Amino acid sequence: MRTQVLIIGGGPSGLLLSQLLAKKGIDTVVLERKTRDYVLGRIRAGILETGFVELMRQAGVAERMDKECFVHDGTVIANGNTQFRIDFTEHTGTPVVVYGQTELTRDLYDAREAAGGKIIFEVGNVRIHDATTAYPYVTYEKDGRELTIHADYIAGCDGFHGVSRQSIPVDVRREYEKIYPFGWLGILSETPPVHHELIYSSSDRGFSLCSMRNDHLSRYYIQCSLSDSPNDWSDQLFWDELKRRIPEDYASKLETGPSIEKSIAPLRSFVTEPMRWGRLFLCGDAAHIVPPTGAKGLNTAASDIHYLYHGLVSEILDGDLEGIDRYSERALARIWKAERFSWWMTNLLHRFPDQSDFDVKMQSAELAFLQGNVQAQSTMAQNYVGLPY
Ligand code: FAS
Ligand code: PHB
Repeated sequence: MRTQVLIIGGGPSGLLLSQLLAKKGIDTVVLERKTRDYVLGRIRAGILETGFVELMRQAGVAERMDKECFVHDGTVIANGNTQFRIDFTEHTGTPVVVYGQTELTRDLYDAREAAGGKIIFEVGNVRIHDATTAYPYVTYEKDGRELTIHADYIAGCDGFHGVSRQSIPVDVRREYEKIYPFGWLGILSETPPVHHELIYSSSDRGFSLCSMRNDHLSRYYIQCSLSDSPNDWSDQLFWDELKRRIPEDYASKLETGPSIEKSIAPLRSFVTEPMRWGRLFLCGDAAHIVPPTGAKGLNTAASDIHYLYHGLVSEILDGDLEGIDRYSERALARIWKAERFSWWMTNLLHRFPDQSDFDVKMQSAELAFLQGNVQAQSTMAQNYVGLPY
């Protein structure tokens, strides 16, 4: 088989790139390790920057999102019982959109399948060959057979544990990593959100986040130990702990119910450079990871796709190499700013095992400064709604 752009990974990055390129008449094939249902069963991001929303519109898959999403003009930040609001729209003129990653991935799958897009599920042993030549190709296993796909370009959209990043020689790659000494225990519950906007809360017992997916589906997180497992946390234990970590006026009206999903995500900051090796381009989690505190994971995947999509279209349709030649430089410039913001939010709102009383005072002082300083709030708002592409 041959295609113009071979995409490894059928998550949001790979599907969005495939859909955008298809709209320009560029042929793609997506190789996905799991089944569609498995991919859709992963509960992940919830907040979209307007840049992502625009890309979904460009891709022609924004209809349901525009109907069902929530538009949030701000968020609540709490420290114990003290709380204040950051008004994104007042400071930046733009809101953020609440629309679950599961739903946008479903919309992308539906669009690709309606357009007859080629997505091959349950592939195994994907290997990339001759990426630094003009004739790269990929081999993979499917139903016990080894198959080959020749491509002009390969997009590695296969996430942190994928094969693409590992296919770049270790002496070519430079990796940067910070692993945080805690995780996030998240639950999904068919209950109304406790507040109409998100609540990011710091407390002596640790971080918590009150989020949502719609009027009757809430998403809550509490910082937990890396040695915890979801089975250590009954629903009652979770609800009781969440109530201890949010301001009393929310704790008193929190509607609890059975969890329909419960999982623990480790937190790490990670970047690999460069994001291009010959005709292989890394996108999204294949190249970088952020702690979810700043809601940047999925949104940095979107800006990668923006840069790569325009670069590939310019080269394939007009022979202009500038976009793909500068892809890694442009993508990394924005990624590192998102890494910094996610690291800053994580350090500001979480309790660290080795933290001193002085360190806790520094966090409280920074939160008090953020509460009282309009420039500090504007800076946070600009980063949260998404820096320009
Ligand atoms: P993905 O990991 O989503 O998709 C990669 C795809 O490639 C997967 O479907 C995988 O099956 C496939 N794949 C892997 N190896 C392959 C191979 N060898 N061959 C073929 N296919 C292969 N971000 C937020 O903004 N907020 C959050 O709250 C949040 N929570 C998260 C919780 C968890 C547990 C994780 C892991 C991430 C979370 N993220 C969150 C970040 C997440 O949303 C990612 O940024 C987003 O999924 C990135 O999308 P992709 O780059 O497409 O990678
Ligand atoms: C979510 O709703 O899953 C969510 C929202 C904001 C974050 C992280 C996760 O920062």
